[in-house]
Amino acid sequence: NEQAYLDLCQTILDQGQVKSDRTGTGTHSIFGAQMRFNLADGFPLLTTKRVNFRLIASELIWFIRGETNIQFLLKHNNNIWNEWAFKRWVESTDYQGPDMTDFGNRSLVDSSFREQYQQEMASFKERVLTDDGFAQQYGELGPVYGKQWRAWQTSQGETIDQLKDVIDSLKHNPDSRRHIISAWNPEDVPSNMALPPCHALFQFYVADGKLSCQLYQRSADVFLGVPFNIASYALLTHLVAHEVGLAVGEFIHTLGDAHIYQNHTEQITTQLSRTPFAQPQLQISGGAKSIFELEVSDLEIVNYQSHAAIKAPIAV
Ligand code: THF
Repeated sequence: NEQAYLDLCQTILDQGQVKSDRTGTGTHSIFGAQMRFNLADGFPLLTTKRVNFRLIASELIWFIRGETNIQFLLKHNNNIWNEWAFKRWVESTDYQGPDMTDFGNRSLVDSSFREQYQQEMASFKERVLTDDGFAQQYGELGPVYGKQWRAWQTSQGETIDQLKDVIDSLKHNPDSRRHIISAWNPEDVPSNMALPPCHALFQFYVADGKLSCQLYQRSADVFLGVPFNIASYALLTHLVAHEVGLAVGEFIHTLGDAHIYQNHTEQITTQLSRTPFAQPQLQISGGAKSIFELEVSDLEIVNYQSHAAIKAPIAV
């Protein structure tokens, strides 16, 4: 299972084309790849580096609740979406502090800028947490995943709850080939969103009493993002299976532009030198709660043995 991920990393290092990108970081990249994870074998949280399951669980609950504001994440001590909200804030006319243009790259090469940036980010987070008016305006990422999953806006002025509809169709018409949720909304992509969705579309499939899920991910940050994305959709598959009364089947992860940033290659090489441990298990508590009422504290990973975490800078 984890070997599929390690093989993908090796293939990208060996065969990837050097390609520049939006963030100016530079990548090794291949186009088109697929990994399969049999969820009956265990939960696919990587073991060749420590991955923080709490961050994955709180991000997924955030999506499921239809939330698009980082205030929820910050309350759960989850910082993985901060940069995208911060970017909107420092590019706004309300922002009066020091120039933060290109903060992601500059904070890597200029240590005095880095201090300024960290200070600005800390006070931004504080404001989002403590000032609801500010949070409403600048903690908001726009119509990202949560919005598209739960309240896709139609031309008739109504909304479509894709997640609820798919859960209903899984219950009543399991053999359907239309169990699809799309986060890719062409009308919203160009301007409204902080970041167009990377995991663009997914489909569920039922056979032999088991629920499988396949995701199409248009752009995949293989070192930092993909370990999160695998665990996130594996978790979603478990939660939906739990909701509709099915066992779990496979998670199939299909990738478009699968890339390793140049400044992640050393970290990947370290990771590839490690031997995986056995996979952990997921435990869902919370009894009869529906998927829409589940809380982060209801989700737990047990028997998780892993190698140490490996730090790397995120491309913004
Ligand atoms: N942008 C980029 N460049 N890569 C991504 O993977 C990505 N995401 C989301 C949105 N934009 C993206 C955000 N997801 C981390 C992990 C996932 C993220 C963002 C950041 C990260 O930094 N993980 C660290 C630990 C973080 C921590 O402990 O706070 C790690 O080591 O795993 C793809 O969906």
